[in-house]
Amino acid sequence: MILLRAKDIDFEVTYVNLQEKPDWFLEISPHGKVPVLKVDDEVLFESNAIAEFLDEMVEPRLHPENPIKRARNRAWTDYTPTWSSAFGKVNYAKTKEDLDAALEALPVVLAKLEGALEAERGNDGPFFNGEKLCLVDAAFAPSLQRFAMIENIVHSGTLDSFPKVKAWSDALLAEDAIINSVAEDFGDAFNAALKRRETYCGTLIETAAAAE
Ligand SMILES: N[C@@H](CCC(=O)N[C@@H](CS)C(=O)NCC(=O)O)C(=O)O
Repeated sequence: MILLRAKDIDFEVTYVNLQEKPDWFLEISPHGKVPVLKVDDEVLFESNAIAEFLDEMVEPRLHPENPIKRARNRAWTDYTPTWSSAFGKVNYAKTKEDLDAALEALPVVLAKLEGALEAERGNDGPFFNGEKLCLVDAAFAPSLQRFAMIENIVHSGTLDSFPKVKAWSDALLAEDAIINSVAEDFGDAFNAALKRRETYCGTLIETAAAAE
């Protein structure tokens, strides 16, 4: 959705209830996961593959022209499963102990990105490749967007030790294409999912809101 927004592509979105996946969705999504992109009669799946397809089809190109740079960008988008899994463990920890352990593990993945931002950029950002939003930004933003919501609840300050990631996250979260990549009720839906999944963060939502 971020790339569709960033490239100003016309599209229709259908949200899928992942608790009760409809048959039509299971028929087109090989792993039963979102997102899938339907282009005429063709169906594409996997966010990074979809992003590369959109980038090849619709100007302006957001992936670097330089093949070395492009391969290195792609290598970083390949890191997103590890990254998302580390953040997912925070979101969906069931107990305080699990949450603390997940927060303590986050610096491992954050340090990798801090290093990548330091080594890859050679500029002041604000995005991964500089001034223009790119596919690496689009790949990493969703976890940072959700972590910002978790931080409203737990105030761990984890990003403070990673100033480059923190500045990157701030820039991503202020970007229209990223803000508008989620449904209008995203905040409420995310909190409802924390509660429905009986997470530890879910039990803290009301207390955190009252303290604001
Ligand atoms: N590698 C996939 C991961 C997609 C993914 O994990 N999607 C989650 C939602 S964010 C999902 O559909 N989960 C439903 C399920 O696993 O049943 C991608 O990047 O597209």
